Amino acid sequence: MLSEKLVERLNHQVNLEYYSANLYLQMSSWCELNSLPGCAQFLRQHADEEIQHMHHLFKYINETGNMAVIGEIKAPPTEYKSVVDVFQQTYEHECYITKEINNLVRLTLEEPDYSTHNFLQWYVAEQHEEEHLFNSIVKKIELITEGSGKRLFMMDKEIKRMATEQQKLVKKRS
Ligand code: OFO
Repeated sequence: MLSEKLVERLNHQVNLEYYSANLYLQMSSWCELNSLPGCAQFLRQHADEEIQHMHHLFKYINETGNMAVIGEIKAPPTEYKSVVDVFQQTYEHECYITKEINNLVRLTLEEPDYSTHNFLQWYVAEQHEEEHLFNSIVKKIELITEGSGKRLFMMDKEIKRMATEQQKLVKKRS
């Protein structure tokens, strides 16, 4: 049985996963409008993944006999300085999500609630992957975007290739 505090914190995480999905979807719109369809595809796919993260939590809360609650979700920003800014913000956002997951895990140990602790290990591993993924994109963009629009075009192609690979991976897993 989950404590009230843990239910509240898990529902907070539901909200954060939803926000992540909206943030990436909003960023994909900025990319489309700035002629970067590859980046837009990558971010749209990632928004779908965040929705899956949210559902996974939602189901877990319900399975424990508690109410999963969709609270108010704040609107993501619509303005970005550049594509580097977009991906820098995705990386910073994932670092923030990692901190939130760590706080949740810490709470399960304090309570203790080993079942929820076990459930959250999937998110711990996922955050490692996501931080690595977004950080590597930021580094790649920084490497190849200095200067011309041609380089920006090549960068977008590279992100599109990564998006296609990610899609194949997700299909393989499901
Ligand atoms: Fe991008 O991470 Fe969810 O959990």
